[in-house]
Amino acid sequence: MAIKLYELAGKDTSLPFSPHCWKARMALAHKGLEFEVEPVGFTQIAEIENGGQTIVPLIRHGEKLVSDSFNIALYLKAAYPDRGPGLFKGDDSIALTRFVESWCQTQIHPWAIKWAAMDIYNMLGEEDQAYFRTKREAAFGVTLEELVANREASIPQLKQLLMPLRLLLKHHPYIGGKDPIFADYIPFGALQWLRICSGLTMIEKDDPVMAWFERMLDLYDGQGRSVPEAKHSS
Ligand SMILES: N[C@@H](CCC(=O)N[C@@H](CS)C(=O)NCC(=O)O)C(=O)O
Repeated sequence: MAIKLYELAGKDTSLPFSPHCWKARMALAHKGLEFEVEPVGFTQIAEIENGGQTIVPLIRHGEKLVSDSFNIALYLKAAYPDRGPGLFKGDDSIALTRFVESWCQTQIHPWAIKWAAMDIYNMLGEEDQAYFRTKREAAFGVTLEELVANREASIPQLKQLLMPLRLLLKHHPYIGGKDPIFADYIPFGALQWLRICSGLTMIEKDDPVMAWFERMLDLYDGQGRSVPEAKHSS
């Protein structure tokens, strides 16, 4: 039975951009599972599966509904223990993977939203634009336009924030060692979010992080590369 993945989308549903939904999509592809994608806007999330949902990614698998990218990875691990490569390297690596999630969500995501806020806004339908603006402006206490003003000045900060990953890549091709695991999909989701919404011109082409990211884009028949990089910059 194919799994249904509810994934965040803007006006153009062929450009899924949510970092968390990319983590779930890569986890499904990693396990070699068939899945169909149902794109939803921010303001449609409350209506899916007869209501009561607050976030995507969300998967429907038979009777089961699972939301949250990390929960989805844990669910797939439990539901398909013998299928495809593991998403974690043993149960003890779940804690280390949580560390990667914390690093990414507290260091990379805040940087990314301050860079991409207007680009994301411009990708959304009208109703979602109003929702996104209200929520983000309340969270940051400035307008979206003010949030991204002078964003170029923050480029050296991103270079620094990516240092833990850059240094790890001196020793191993992936966070998982010789192969990618769920921990790789976490920063991949963040950079894929930036790539699809804004383009990745802010990262130097010869940064080892980019070589890793290009390898990640190639995985699973180019799952990540199948969505194009943004050409514009707001
Ligand atoms: N911890 C969750 C976060 C999921 C999340 O924040 N999803 C966003 C889309 S990227 C969402 O559904 N937001 C709903 C809203 O803002 O109303 C995960 O890892 O999946």
